[in-house]
Amino acid sequence: MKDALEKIQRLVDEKISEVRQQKEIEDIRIKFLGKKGELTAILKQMGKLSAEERPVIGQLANKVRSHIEEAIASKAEEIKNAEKERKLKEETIDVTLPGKAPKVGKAHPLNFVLREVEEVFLGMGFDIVEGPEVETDHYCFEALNMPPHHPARDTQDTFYINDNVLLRTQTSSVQIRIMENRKPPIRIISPGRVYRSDAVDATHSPLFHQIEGLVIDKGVTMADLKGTLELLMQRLYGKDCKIRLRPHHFPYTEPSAEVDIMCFNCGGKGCPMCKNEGYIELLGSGMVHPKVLEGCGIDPEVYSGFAFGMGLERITMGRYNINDMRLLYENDVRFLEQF
Ligand code: 2U9
Repeated sequence: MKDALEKIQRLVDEKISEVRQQKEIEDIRIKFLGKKGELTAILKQMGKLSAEERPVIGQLANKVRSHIEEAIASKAEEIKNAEKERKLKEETIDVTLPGKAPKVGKAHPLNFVLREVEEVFLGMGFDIVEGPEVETDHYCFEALNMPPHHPARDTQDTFYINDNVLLRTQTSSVQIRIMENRKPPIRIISPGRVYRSDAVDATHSPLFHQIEGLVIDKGVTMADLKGTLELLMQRLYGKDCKIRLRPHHFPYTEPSAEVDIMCFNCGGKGCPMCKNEGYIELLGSGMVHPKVLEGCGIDPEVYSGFAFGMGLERITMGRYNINDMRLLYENDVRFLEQF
């Protein structure tokens, strides 16, 4: 039995010296120390020994068990350390490398300019209002003094859902809804998407954005209109920006005017950008037509008001010197990153 115990110890030493992985150690533990292990099998035979042999063999068996346990523990520690060492070598991190900065998004140029315009009007006490893009003939045309067959409808040809329901051609429809429901004084701007049956090119799109404004109170004059728009343009294009009003005709305003701003490229001297005019047409405006006021239940003898409308794309293109409207819709990051 003594020989068997010594043989086991030698065998274990030999096997442990060959071990390379943690799992192999466990196999050795089960093979020798487990319930059905080789050392356990020998210990089970202790009963057969004489009274003199038993303490001697018992002591030796305990020594061999401790030896095996220690060998296993020290090998396990050795493998653990080697593994740690390997990982440290393999997974070294160069803390001096530059970090990967997360990409931060920003507002689309159209939204950026819209927010700027909104800020200017909020500062002047205007409310920002929104309304439906799918409108009825009444809100889009009829209430704006454009009855059926009015020629102005041709220039605002749009997409019809049916004879009475259509995609709005201007956000004036929102202003009519407000006039029908609120009493003056009214000071609002209505930004939003509008639609026209136009072919796509550098300056046209079947979907574009407008910002319209409306002020109705007692004693509102064209001077208020000019002052308001001048302030807006100076905020957008710099404090030296001058505006010019030219007589025009819109069915919903009387008198009406187109508003030009001094060319931001040449400062009024004349250049290819303004076609030597010195001024660039930017928006339409006028005093709200008495018929429009009356139709919304506002007495034109008591109240007057001004209105204006501008294309957000146009303002944005002027602001950033963009020469093709399509660039604003393609969402090419290389273009958008520039703003
Ligand atoms: C009400 C009454 C009148 C809004 C106005 C314009 C002139 C105008 C165009 C500019 C370029 C549209 O985007 S565009 O194509 N707009 O010229 N809009 S006056 O007049 C109103 C609005 C609401 C109740």
